[in-house]
Amino acid sequence: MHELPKLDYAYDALEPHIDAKTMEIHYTKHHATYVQKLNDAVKGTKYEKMDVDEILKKLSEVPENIRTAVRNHGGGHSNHRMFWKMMSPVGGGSPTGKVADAIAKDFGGFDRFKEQFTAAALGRFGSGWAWLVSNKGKLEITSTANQDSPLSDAKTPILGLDLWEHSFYLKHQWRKADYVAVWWEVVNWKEVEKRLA
Ligand code: MN3
Repeated sequence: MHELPKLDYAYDALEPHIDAKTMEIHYTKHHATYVQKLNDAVKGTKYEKMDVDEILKKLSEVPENIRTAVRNHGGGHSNHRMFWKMMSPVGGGSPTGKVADAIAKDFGGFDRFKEQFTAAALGRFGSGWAWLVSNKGKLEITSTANQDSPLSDAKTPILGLDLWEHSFYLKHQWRKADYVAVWWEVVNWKEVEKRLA
């Protein structure tokens, strides 16, 4: 069975950037529902025991009758599991070391990277995610619709931002750009470094 992982911090730990109520509902309702619906879909199949990321890497092999459910709810589980770790109460600032070097090499510096990532985030119409991914060792910025995972396109997610309204609406309402702007204050660059390695 797939399980909702424990959060590494309290619901209010990312205040004022991400408010406690949003964190609580996002984790206990949205993420928990993806896990539950993934389990419902894969019940009695080998996918019950596989890690969700491994399933998403081979999504085309998943039987057609459950493939859409696995794509949506498995994607939702994988994306959120990553997302919680990509934020930290002691996050923010600029990346250093290997992350800074990689970003400088592929984007020409952190400010240009931030600009391009923000443009990808605000350019995603409707629900989806903005991503920094590794594509065979090269860093790229991309976005996906719904809960689609870069893993299904053979790309490794390094940093992701949830753009569904449920992730910001209580605090920022229609002002998605404000949410994207303050989110940088909680980015966990240590986790980004781990994923890059
Ligand atoms: Mn979400």
